[in-house]
Amino acid sequence: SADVLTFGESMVALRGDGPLKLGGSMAVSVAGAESNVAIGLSRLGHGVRWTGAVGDDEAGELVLRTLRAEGVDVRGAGRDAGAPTGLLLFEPRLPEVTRVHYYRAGSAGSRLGPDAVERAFAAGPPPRVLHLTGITPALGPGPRAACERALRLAREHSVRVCLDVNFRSRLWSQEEAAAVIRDWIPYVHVLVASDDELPLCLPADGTPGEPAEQAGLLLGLGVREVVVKLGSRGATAYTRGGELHRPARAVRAVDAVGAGDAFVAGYLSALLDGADVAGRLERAVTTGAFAVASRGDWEGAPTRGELGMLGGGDGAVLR
Ligand code: KDG
Repeated sequence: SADVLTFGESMVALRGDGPLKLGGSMAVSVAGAESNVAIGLSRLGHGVRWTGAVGDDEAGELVLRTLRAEGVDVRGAGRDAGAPTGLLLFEPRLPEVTRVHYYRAGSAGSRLGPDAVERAFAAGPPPRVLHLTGITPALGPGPRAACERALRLAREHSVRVCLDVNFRSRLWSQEEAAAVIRDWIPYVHVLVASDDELPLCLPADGTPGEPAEQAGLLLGLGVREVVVKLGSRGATAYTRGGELHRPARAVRAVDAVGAGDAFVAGYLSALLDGADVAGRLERAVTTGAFAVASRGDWEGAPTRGELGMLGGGDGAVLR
């Protein structure tokens, strides 16, 4: 059985190296927040199942083949003959600013429904963790219903739920996101959010301004661990036991896309290993740093043996 079950939309990703309107060549890969997490976990040796949907096309073949090659179980993934696999373009516009262009309206991923989730839960013993992101409900009513069915099934089967808020302003408004995410909070054990996403998780009125207070409210609503990502400043975890901060690991930043997903993979990996909150944060900032230091969404994700490689010094050659 899988340690972790996740789903969402994974797409073909094209990455250029300058302004998109000037043309030139682009590298072809795969992106999707949940499948990035799945790959990160698989590289660290955990069993992961991804049950999203792709089109019945070559782009979908690329997505599934990539996940399979990374050891992710995609046997429950759907092929939708009536809609194409989504597409995403990454346009590095400045060294520190990447623009994202989505071509995913009407895609196979946006037609995902609760039946896929039901099949996944019926297929075998329940996973230890269900991982969702706030991107999926932004894709349409079907994906939103799929997430909500998954939350209920997780509760029924005592499966821990991890939610990464991952607000995407190109897909929906803050108000729309908040209306959904707030309702999900009672189902969530591990909530991952950047500090500016915390208000989307809280009741509309009376939300205090400080992350520590906001996290406190969320703990009061039943969340066990509120993990706040602070980018280059690291991350802070809030639990009933108190708050713990871990600075980011120093690396040469190459591409921040995928860093949040890598962070989640590290956090969940340590959680599955039985590590305490300090150990979870430590692995999370480490896997996050690998993602920042490598081009691509998930390509640089470390294996377990590579976790100790960071901080090897400038120009270290491992022979
Ligand atoms: O976290 C990286 C993701 O943003 C990227 O893979 C694409 O899933 C994606 C999205 O919807 O933005």
